[in-house]
Amino acid sequence: MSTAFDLIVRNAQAATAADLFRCDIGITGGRITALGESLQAGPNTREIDAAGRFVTPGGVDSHCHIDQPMLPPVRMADDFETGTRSAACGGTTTVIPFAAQQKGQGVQAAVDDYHRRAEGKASVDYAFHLIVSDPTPMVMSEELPSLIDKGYTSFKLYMTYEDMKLDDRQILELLEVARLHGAMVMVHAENTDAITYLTERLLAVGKTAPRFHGLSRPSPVEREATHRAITLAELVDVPILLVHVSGAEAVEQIRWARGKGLNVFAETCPQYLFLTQDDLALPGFHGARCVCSPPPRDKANQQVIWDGLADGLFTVLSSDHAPFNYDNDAGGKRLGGREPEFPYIPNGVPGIETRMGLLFSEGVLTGRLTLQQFVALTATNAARLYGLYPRKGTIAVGSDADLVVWDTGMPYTIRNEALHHAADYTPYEGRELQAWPAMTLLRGEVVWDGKRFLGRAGAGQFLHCERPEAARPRPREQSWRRWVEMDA
Ligand code: DUC
Ligand code: ZN
Ligand code: ZN
Repeated sequence: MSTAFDLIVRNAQAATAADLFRCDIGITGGRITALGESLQAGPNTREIDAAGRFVTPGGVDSHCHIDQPMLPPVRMADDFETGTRSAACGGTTTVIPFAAQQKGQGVQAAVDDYHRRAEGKASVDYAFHLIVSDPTPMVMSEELPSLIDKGYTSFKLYMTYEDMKLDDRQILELLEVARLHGAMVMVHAENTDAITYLTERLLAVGKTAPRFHGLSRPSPVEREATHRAITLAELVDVPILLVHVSGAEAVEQIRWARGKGLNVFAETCPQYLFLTQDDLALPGFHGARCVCSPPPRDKANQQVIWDGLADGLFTVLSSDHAPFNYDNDAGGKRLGGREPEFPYIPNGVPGIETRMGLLFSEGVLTGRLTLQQFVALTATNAARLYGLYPRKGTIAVGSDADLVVWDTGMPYTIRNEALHHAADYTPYEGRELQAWPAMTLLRGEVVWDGKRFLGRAGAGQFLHCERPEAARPRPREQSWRRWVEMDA
């Protein structure tokens, strides 16, 4: 065996999405170059002893918002420096945030802007999804095809939010572009008119507190939009991924679609496993901390989400990290003490650092999920869905040496003061876990040693995504398309 290893991680209980095996992991030039027993060290080889510890692939957080421009005065707490530092300390080595097109802006301009935000600041590797909010002819026929060619192979569309939403006709056109050029489409499924209708009625009778956020976006709002998105994708014949699925009614639609043989993927997030509408109803304005969309539901819905993780309904668990300060920030949840009516509370919760630990502790160590499922949900499947596999998301010869060594079986209490994001709270304050990353390695370099962040702003590399295999339409007979495409 080669003696040229830079690093050997010894005696790992290594987990992939398929297997769990004991091995040494040999690393050269930032990549895994050998998996084996008793790998031989050279004179300059460093060693890490992982005896008795699980080692998993570095997390791939494929849904997070970092330094995303908001409508003033709202402002995200994290920039790429703090957001990716927090990711690294929580075991995530690849992030895929969004380059969000503002209305009137080109998508390429949004991408250029995001590169400026990330360069010199990101300490883990990153790719970008595109958010398409203004699908002009130029965007659809020139910018998107060219960006897909350049490695931006996924986009998110919104069915709600005034500044982002697309109507059904625009969604159909965008799905067609994705089908033609091989991109994966992520859908935020909530019915915007229903939300406006309910919001106006609640505000008219003075129901303005954070808890009414949940009542303005009840499950049917998500269920209807989920069904509509599935139907539009069926008509165009293209796979879609429903993001941040919150509960039973949306799950039911996805199961129905799968039963029909439709190619529908689904993502959920820790907030739908660990938060409920009761958190929105905390005394005073504190419920604002947990305001996100779709809103957290109830215990019964949490159980349905756990079931969907266990039985394969969900392909990914991402954080939907959308960090806003709570106190003393004119751009945060309280808008600098103004405590706005619920529709004006910035939407989102911080969670990039807690995602992996929460799922390992409450999923794997409770027996709800296997370790292999954990790996699939937190790393492998996202890498596959977005064209980064096998460079990212697995432990294999040739893959980047992105690894997490786990502490398990000793209590770890989540405290915001110990986290590394810039937000001034975590919705999981005080929660006791039984698992936490003891060490994170990015391309063979230790970036978190269990106590300190050891990474470097600017060390994160931009990743060009391949066209995902998962975005390819299945061969299906489509009568309308046959008539459109035939010559006579
Ligand atoms: N909802 C989103 O769609 N994105 C950011 C956060 C949120 O709550
Ligand atoms: Zn969303
Ligand atoms: Zn989001």
